[in-house]
Amino acid sequence: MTEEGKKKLFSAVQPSGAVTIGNYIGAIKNFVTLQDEYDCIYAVADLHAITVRQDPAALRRNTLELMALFIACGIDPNKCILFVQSHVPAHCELTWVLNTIAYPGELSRMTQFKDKSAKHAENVNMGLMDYPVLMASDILLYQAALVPVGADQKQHLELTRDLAIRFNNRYSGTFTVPEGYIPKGNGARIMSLADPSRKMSKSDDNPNAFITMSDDRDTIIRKCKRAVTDSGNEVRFAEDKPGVSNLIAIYTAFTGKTIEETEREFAGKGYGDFKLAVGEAVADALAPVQAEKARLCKDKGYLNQVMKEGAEAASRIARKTLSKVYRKVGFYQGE
Ligand code: ATP
Ligand code: LTN
Repeated sequence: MTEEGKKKLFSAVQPSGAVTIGNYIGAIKNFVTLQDEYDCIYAVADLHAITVRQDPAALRRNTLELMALFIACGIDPNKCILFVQSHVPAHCELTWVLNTIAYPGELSRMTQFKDKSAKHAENVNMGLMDYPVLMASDILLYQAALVPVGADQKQHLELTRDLAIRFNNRYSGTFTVPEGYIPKGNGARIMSLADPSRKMSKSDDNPNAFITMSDDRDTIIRKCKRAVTDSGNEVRFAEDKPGVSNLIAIYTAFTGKTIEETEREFAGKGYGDFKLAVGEAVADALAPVQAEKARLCKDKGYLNQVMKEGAEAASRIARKTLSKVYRKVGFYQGE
């Protein structure tokens, strides 16, 4: 906790390509709503991004764009710390120490490691396996009590908690054991528009499977119209209607309406009307965000300044934890 008594919150997004509305609904939207209640620290996780192959020029561009997107979505750099992960060396330094208490067995069992190893069979590298230890370092360095993420990151958070408890038991109390903050209902896992049994992912080969935060109005509406729906024609949120339920989750996230209100609004109307309304609602909500992001991207000086101040502020907190860790494990620090 800080002087004002607020708890710390940490989260991050990888600059590994276009950010989807799944990332927004599952994570970034909550980054914004939680910023008054907590001391928030948000990172662009470029160290994580290189665990799968990235084009260096694209990675640089995506890093700047993600920083701009965070701010355009409403994250206020005057309230939160916003920084780029690779600008704070403590993340790598703590990862090394935590590696010595993490087991290969538990890391190779992670679902994301298995999925990504299968998907990138030509590049199964140690970084991919160590991904959750780096993520644990991100969180534990800031003594974060809360970590807003989508449901797919739950297993990594569990591992973070295990590592924190393991370290605290071995070397005495050092780390805050964090809790996850995962959206309730279907917002925690927005599904692919092409196959509602799979999560919406920016790395999907089929661009119709996802909507990005920079898609234009026509593209958004076209993708919604093409979205796979279920048999029948009733707009109802139900387990046996995964396609329609996913669209309802998207619609409610962008309009602020409840599921019941949405079902009532579209009672007696077919899927066609509903899909068009979803597309329009998403496009309407994204238009101002896109305009603000474009404006910010032209102001590189400002973004560089935010990153620089963010990295300095983050480093101050991170170094405090790291030096405590170094002392606990027995690294000589000049006595
Ligand atoms: P990829 O899909 O390429 O594996 P990713 O989008 O899962 O990448 P990140 O960009 O790091 O990876 O994710 C940022 C945040 O978005 C995380 O909190 C993650 O849980 C959340 N998220 C990702 N996909 C979804 C989704 N389909 N629904 C809800 N939240 C999601
Ligand atoms: N692995 C996360 C991104 C991430 C993260 C973090 C999230 C990196 N470090 C720390 C929360 C806390 C993902 O969503 N793919």
